[in-house]
Amino acid sequence: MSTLSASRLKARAAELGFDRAGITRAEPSPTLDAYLRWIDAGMHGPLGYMARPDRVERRRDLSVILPGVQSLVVVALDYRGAAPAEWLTDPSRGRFSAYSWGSDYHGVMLEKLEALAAWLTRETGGAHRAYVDTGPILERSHGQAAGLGFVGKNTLLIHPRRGSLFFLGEILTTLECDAYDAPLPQATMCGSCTRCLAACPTNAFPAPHVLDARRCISMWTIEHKGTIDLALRPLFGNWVFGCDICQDVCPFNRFAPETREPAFTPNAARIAPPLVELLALDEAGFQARFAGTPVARTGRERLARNACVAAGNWGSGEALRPLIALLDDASPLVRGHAAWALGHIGGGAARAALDSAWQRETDAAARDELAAALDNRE
Ligand code: B12
Repeated sequence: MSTLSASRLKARAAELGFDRAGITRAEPSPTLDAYLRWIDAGMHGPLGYMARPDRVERRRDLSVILPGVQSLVVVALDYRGAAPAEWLTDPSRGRFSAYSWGSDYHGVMLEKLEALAAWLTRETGGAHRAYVDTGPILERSHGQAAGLGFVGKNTLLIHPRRGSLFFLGEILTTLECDAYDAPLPQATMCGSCTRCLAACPTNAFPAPHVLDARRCISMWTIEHKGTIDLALRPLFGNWVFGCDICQDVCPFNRFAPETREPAFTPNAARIAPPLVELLALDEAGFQARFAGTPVARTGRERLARNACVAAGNWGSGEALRPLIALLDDASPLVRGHAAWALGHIGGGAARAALDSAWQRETDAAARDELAAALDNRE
């Protein structure tokens, strides 16, 4: 059986544009127990797929995914882009998390990983399988085992000199490797720092290294399909897609390098556009702005829902006109969240629009939102 050359593989990974690569034995994830406890506690919330028995089984045993698997190549690609700081703190703008400012990383990473796997086949043979994000693998845990960083208290994989603003991808291979990487020493970890835990506006960290997805802004704004929890909405600030707070406050990210990947160059229209623009986006406008980005999967309906929450938090009369228009949106989800925002902004025009919407609204959930918004004003 041929052996994978670690140095040649890492050189090829660098040529393909990956910023770092590490190789570890394809053993069960070292933090599998923590994952099982997380599922048992229900902290995956609406991410039902995370708890599916077949998914749990694959995380336990990588050979279920690739029979004969021996090694795991883990790669990292930095995504940090530059953005005008004043946009990010402006409540009249809807903030997108930094990972979404460029093209969708799934496609960018997978293309490079497939190229790396094809090179490996030509060079050494073996069978391989490439994954980015969506595979049944605990990527951060294996990334740590492959020497790419340590799991921080915010649960992100952090490189001690490059921070956490990088994506992960993997190749599972049946090849043995001539030089496996070692995990980083414990000394590089968070120490007594708890900034990420304290800064989370929704208190999503019940303990260091544990994120309760049921409270995470990222989960609600990107993954959740329905109504956003009423108690959490005021805590979202101006985030409309994902959240970076637990990374922004992390001291290790002071040294995060800017991305060298051209596909991740930020598009100014997708960093923190004015909320009034986001509220007014129809499907065609949404596609024109977000096709080919991670936002496309979340879709126009959920982005409009999120923009309503941010507009309610902004609380400005400037948002009234687009919000009132959204009381007639085709989606009851959007109509309901527009009602919530108008209830928060208040005033005569908002009240009149809510009253008139109450006369024609037929959807039960949207009517509940309207009733609550009208009560809010009394
Ligand atoms: C589901 C998911 C989410 C969920 C849940 C997140 C979570 N923390 O579990 C939601 C939607 C909330 C989410 C949000 C984000 N995500 Co996400 N997500 C995933 C996904 C698909 C699975 C993660 C998972 O298995 N979670 C279950 C938990 C239990 O496992 P874990 O995250 O590995 O956590 C480990 C630690 O907690 C550790 N642990 C537990 N106790 C202890 C104790 C000690 C002492 C130690 C050392 C470790 C430790 O063990 C756990 C099990 O391995 C991965 C891709 C993948 N296949 O791995 C991407 C991934 C983790 N996400 C990623 C990103 C970029 C994000 C966001 C930054 C996006 C954004 N800006 O909004 C946020 C970050 C939020 C956060 N603080 O985690 C990247 C992270 C890259 C990195 N450098 O770490 C990944 C790896 C995708 C990728 N391919 O790049 N995500």
